[in-house]
Order: sequence, then structure tokens, then C-alpha cells
Amino acid sequence: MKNLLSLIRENDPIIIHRHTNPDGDALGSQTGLKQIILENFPGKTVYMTGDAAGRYAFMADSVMDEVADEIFPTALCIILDTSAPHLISDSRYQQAKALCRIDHHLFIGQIAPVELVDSSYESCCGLITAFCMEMGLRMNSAAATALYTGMVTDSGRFRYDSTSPQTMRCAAFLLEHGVDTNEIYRQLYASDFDQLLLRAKYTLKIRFTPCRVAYIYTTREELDATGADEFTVSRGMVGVMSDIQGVDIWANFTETERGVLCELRSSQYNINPIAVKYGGGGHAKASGATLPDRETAMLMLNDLDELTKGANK
Ligand SMILES: [Mn+2]
Repeated sequence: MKNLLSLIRENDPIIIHRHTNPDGDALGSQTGLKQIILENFPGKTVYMTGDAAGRYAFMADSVMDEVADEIFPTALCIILDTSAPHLISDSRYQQAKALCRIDHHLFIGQIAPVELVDSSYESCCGLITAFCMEMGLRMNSAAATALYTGMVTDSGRFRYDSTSPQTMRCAAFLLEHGVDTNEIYRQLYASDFDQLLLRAKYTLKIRFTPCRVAYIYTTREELDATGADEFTVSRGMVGVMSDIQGVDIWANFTETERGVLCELRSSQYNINPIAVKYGGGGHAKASGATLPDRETAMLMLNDLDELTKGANK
């Protein structure tokens, strides 16, 4: 952490990068670190670079800067929340005078000569908060709000396994510096009325297997009738089954031109081998596959029932 602080102290200008298709953590760490540098080293010039904020454009100060080519060879570039070089938004970091990285992903390989990589943190925002706390840097409410947003999104509202006592200590520190949590949650989680209606419709479609695997099956005709695209239905609606008591596995089947899209989730079981058996893949508790027809979907439900009978937790 000391090396990182020296680099920041000694360099001007500073350009902050993060991964492409930014999420709340990428943007939160980018704008949060910028605010911390400006708060503690007034007079420094700090740029942010990368593709547009998209869904997270509501975050304050999330518009990227146009950084001229000739600035890079004079600058310190800081890469945030990125595990591999090809994911870094704006490859001109390669021309930087000095380079460092702050990240919380599992370490794959070194990108910069100075790196602060710690995968015990739920978010890059959490790691930057800890850096600020440990180095005794001043925090302000703009930085705290940005960093808190990233902590909330990357930890799934403090629910994922990665949430730790350390997470809560960092979050507490941020709250002490002026975070309007109501405003953040409203921006992140308010859904429009059409979305709400669709969720209601899909809640009514939930069915159960004999072993309490929850599932929804949407035919081609039903999909067309909703007027929603297949992604909104397949990925978007699997979550309506996620918090039902007594349900540890749930599956969302959606008939499309390409076959029956299947999204599989579990709170307890490793459902990945079943997704793989049907030509899909993903993670232990979240996988997907594309099935040829409804009969195959029903066979998959049988397999999921069998899984709940075994000890394969
Ligand atoms: Mn992250």
C-alpha cells in the first residue's frame, strides 16, 4: 500500500482505467479513487478513461474524459478491478510513464510493476476504502458514495459469500463520511412498471417437481405474447424463483428459435455438472444450457430431482 501511495504522491497527471462494460464496482472504484486523490492532493490533474457508463450512468461524475494521446507518456496510469490485460478499457495505458493496479479478482498474472491485488475483498471499492483507511487519507462524501455503490453491487447487497467482517468495517467507514443509502438503492433497484408486471406474470407461472425444484416453462407463443426479448425473459426472470422457502434449485426454460434456453440456479447444490451434461456450462450455483426441446427440459428436471436426493451438495 505504501508503494502505491508514493506513486500517487509523486506523479501528475494521473489516468484511471478499469475494465470494459463497467459495472458498479468498476465505476465506483474509478470515480471514488479520483475523488480521494483530488481530496488529498489538491491541484493534481486526474483523468478517467474507458467506454461509457451504460446502466450505471446515474452515478455522479461517471462521464469519461477525452484524454489526448500525448498525455499518457507523462502520466501514472492506475488500472482498477481488472484481472487480465485484454479486459482493460483504453489500451493506451501501455504508454504510461508509470503503471500500477488495484484489484480484487483471483490473481491470474501480473499487469503492472506495482500491484495491490487482494481477493479477500468482495469488491475493488472495498479494497480502495481499506487503502484509504490504512494510509490515513481523507475521505469525502462523493468518494464514499461511489465506493459504497460498488461494494453494494459487487457483494449482491452484502449477501454473497464474499461478504466478510472486513466488508462491514469498510462499509461502516464509508457511512461515516456521508452516504445517502436510500438514494443509492432507489437508483439501483427501482424497477419500472412493465418490469414489475412481467415479474408478476412469471411468479404465477412457477411450478414444482416432486422434489421441490421450482421451474418456469415459457412456450414460443407465450414469449411472443409478452413482447419482451428472450434475454429479458430467460436471464431476467430466473430470479423470481430465487428466494422461495424450501426451494434450493430453480430453472427457467424459454422456447426460442435457437432451442429451449435454460437458466439453472441453486442456493446449495452444484448444478453445473447437469448443465454440462446437456451441453451447457457456467458456475457451480449458476449455469445455463440450450436444449433441443421440451422433452429434454423435462429430463433435465428429473436429473435435478435426483441431485436433491443424493449427497452432492
Ligand atoms: Mn469488482
